[in-house]
Order: sequence, then C-alpha cells, then structure tokens
Amino acid sequence: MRKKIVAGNWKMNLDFQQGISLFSEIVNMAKDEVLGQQQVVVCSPFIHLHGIAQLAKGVSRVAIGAQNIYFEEKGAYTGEISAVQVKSAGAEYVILGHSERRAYFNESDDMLSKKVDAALKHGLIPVFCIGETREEREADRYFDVIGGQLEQGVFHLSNEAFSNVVLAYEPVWAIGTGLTASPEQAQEVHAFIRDKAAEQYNQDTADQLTILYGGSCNPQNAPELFAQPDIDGGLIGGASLKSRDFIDIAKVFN
Ligand code: 3PY
Repeated sequence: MRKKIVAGNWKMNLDFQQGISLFSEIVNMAKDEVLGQQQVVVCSPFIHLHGIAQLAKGVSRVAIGAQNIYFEEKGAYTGEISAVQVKSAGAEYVILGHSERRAYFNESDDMLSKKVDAALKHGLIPVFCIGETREEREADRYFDVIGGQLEQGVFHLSNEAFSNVVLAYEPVWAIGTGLTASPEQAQEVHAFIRDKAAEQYNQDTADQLTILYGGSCNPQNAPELFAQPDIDGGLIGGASLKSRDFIDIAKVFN
C-alpha cells in the first residue's frame, strides 16, 4: 500500500514562540488521535525547524519539513539555505516548486530540477508541487502544463531516485482563494499524473507514488477528496495553522 501523508505548509506565518506552541499541540494530538499508518508532516519556516525537531523526537508519526532550499551545498549565497543545513536542523521533507515560489520568486523548472537533485542527494524527501493557473484550466491546457512540469522538474530522475519523491497537485486557482478542486477534478489530474509516471518509469513505481492534493483543503472537504483512488493525502495551507483542523484532516485516514 502506498504511503498516505498529510503535510502542513505554514508558509511565512508564526513567530518562533507561536510556532513552538502550535507544534506542541499538533504533536500531543497526533500521539493520542492519529491512529493509522498515515504520516503527518509539518513544513515550517526555517526559524522553527530546530526547535520543533526537538519536540518531534521519538514521535514517529510526525515529521518535519522545510518549504524551500537552494541547490548549492554551501558558499557565498547570502540569505540562502542548503539541503545540508535544513537536514542538520531535523528536516526530513522539503516542499519544492510551490506555485508561490514559482510566481513570486521566479523559480524556473530548470532551477527546480536542481533543487530536487540537491534534496535527494542529502536525504530529504521532495514534496514537488505542480499545478495549472486558472487561465490554463479555462483554456483546457492543464494536462499539457502539468505534463511539462513533471518532465522538466522530476522526470530526469532515475527510477530509484524518483521513488523517493512525493508529488503534490495544487491547482493555482485553488490556492489562497477558498476555491477547491472538486473531488472529480482532482482525481482526474491525479490519475493523469500516475499514468505519466507509469509511462516514464513503470506501473509498479507509479502505484507506489504518493500524490497529495493541495489548495484550500480543510476538514470539511478532505474526506471526499481523500476518498478518491489516486489521492494519497493533502498539502494543507491555512488549515494547518489550527491544530484541531490539521489533526482532523490527518484523522481522515484513521
Ligand atoms: C494552500 O492550501 O493554500 C496551499 O498552498 C498549500 O500548500
């Protein structure tokens, strides 16, 4: 059975103490309430990583991730942070290619493929985000767009390396807008992604691939989304900032 994951993306929210408090609540609730085989992941701003890693010690169902890395290992890159550095702070995952980074920080497919390589080289699991804009959906170009993002971002990887990647389908029109893809719309794209992975690699690799849905996912819509055969969990924005909502989403897999 493939891995189910509910990952929170805190984005640029919470000061240090607020992050520590929220994470403590999440860990305590997860210990008591998250009962299945699902993995809970919290992707925090860099400032929280080391602190929350201490709180997560010994709690195997809660892991930690970053929201970005630079592809170089070290050196004169003022303001950047490397895979080695976030790993040393306790991160096991890293979100790459979120549409906010593609749009506001001009992250190109070429740059993202280097970040994916750097993450894998240093033992981080990339949560690689793909998704179409509203215009692209309305023009019926979404399969082309998503296919292109896969080709350029992750399909250069060997079968073995690709097996360590998690994908997240996040329609850009559903991020921060309150709009959610319907379960049918999301399932259609997830099935397409899995088919592409089967074509590029093989059916077994595709069957093992965890594909998350992201974009205004909340405790109300998660059950129907996660019931779709190709949706293996969620990348959760706003609702991950509320411990009760976040854990309720994770509990959909109980
Ligand atoms: C959202 O749900 O808004 C997200 O962007 C999750 O990454």
